[in-house]
Amino acid sequence: LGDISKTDHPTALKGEYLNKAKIADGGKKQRKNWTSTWVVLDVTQLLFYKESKQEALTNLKPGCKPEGIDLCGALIEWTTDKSSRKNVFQITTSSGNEFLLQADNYTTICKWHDAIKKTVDSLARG
Ligand code: I3S
Repeated sequence: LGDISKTDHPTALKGEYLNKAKIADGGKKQRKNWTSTWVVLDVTQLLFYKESKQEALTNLKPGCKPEGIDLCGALIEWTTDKSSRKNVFQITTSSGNEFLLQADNYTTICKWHDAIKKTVDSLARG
């Protein structure tokens, strides 16, 4: 867990590939479609890039912007009934978007779950 800050400041994690599926948009259920996504945790948001190299290009090319998830007011919870896959947790944003994140490696997914939860908690405290 080397990337997780030991202080009380919002946690940020460097990019890593995770499996992602969006299952609701604005509270409306969506057909699940798992894709491998380069995920970066910022101070207030989670960023989804199609590929790792997109992160490097994002500041150079306007068309390379990632999808950003506002973590303020989001709900983070492990789930075993939304997928047959192991190691899945759900992010529900305050706007009613629902995402599943998954990795086969338990240590990897725990690191992301804990860091994202820590960010949500720090945003709630202001
Ligand atoms: O929750 P679901 O609908 O069983 O999720 C599965 C489907 O999204 C499936 O695609 P089709 O709708 O084209 O059959 C995916 O291939 C599966 O991976 C999904 O289930 P898991 O358990 O992998 O999340």
